Amino acid sequence: RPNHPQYQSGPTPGQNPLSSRGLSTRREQYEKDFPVYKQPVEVGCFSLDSERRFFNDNRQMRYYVEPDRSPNFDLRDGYKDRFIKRDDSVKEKLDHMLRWILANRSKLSSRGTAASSCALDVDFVTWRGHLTKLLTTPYETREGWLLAVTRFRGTLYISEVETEAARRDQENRTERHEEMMYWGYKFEQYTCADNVHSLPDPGGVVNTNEAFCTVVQTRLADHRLLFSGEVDCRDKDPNAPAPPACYVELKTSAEISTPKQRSNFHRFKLLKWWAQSFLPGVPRVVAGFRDHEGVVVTVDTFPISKISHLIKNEQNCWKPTVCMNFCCEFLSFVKHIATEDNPSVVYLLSWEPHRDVTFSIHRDSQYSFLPHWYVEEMTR
Ligand code: 0WD
Ligand code: CA
Repeated sequence: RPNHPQYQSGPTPGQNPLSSRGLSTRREQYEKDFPVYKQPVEVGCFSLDSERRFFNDNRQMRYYVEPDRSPNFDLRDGYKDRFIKRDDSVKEKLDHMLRWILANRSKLSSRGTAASSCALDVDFVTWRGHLTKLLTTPYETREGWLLAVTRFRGTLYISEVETEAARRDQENRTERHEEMMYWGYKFEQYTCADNVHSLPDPGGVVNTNEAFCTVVQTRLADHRLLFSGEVDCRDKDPNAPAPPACYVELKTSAEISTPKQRSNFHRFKLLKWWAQSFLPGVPRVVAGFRDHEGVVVTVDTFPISKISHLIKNEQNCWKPTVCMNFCCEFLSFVKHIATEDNPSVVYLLSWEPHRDVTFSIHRDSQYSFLPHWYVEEMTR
């Protein structure tokens, strides 16, 4: 598509011509009509237990218990003595999703696979979190990203690679920042019960190995997507709508006391919250606003469908259509460049703020991410 407005053609001097075609991330280019985004459908779910073991079921599902509007939850409680932290040096890549795919292949493959070049009937497989990063890219000014893409049996798999900057930030986290990362999980413990009829147990252990993930299928323009995202809890009312409409996303955020803080909250936080929940069709975010000592002073519910109205008074604010159109063009770009169907080939897409998206190609490299057990089972 040589005349496509978002593709800049022509080699840049001194660069590998293969990586010289970039994708623009400029907002103005994406201010078009909202693209078709089909209502996401949950096709399955899985759980990771306290030892990070995979189960093809919803055993880690939790139930939302509405707190008081000003509950005074102490988010620091238990940080020192009742906290088991997931080992984040273990890079899981797409592994849990791939295990889910193998266990549920019949739900995804078209009948008569012999005639079908696309064994899975989807164009893209990835984590929801990776798509969130794409949605927010036109507005991101601080953190770049690296996304590895492999085409295998017609499907494009997208898995994030940690950037040098992210690795440095992780190593240089302060003790205060480490503790603040715990606060979000502690808030979940105050507001989630293990069963429909039980209550939250703030005296228990917070273990961040545990997760419940939904797997959803949807379509963005002509891109068929299959992705998974971690879900905090669901509405415990038995008459609540079916997933994903019964799911609740929990967040904590610094309390807002000045107009500047409110404006920043609208411009930056709500963008991330909207993008993350809009993608899988999670309809509401429940936010605990906390003070500097980690005490939740107020709790508020944000329906995702109302967030775009909330921000309309902000000047120069983000627009959902820009996010979705950029993501759509990115996926078209990936389809266009990642042409070799080979599980050991990685197209590495990289982006830094204020730059275009560029790519490079790697064969049998450190970036290969589809495990042998997956490739072998899928090739049978
Ligand atoms: O880079 C990633 N996002 C990776 C995620 C790489 C490899 C694995 N994972 C998977 C894990 O299996 C985890 O269960 O992340 C799952 C969550 O994926 P997601 O929903 O696509 O990620 P995202 O939307 O970024 O985060 C959702 C929640 C976070 O909640 P908040 O409210 O803070 O956004 O998942 C947690 C976190 O609680 N989370 C993670 N958990 C485990 N590993 C990770 C991670 N790398 N990132 C966020
Ligand atoms: Ca959350």
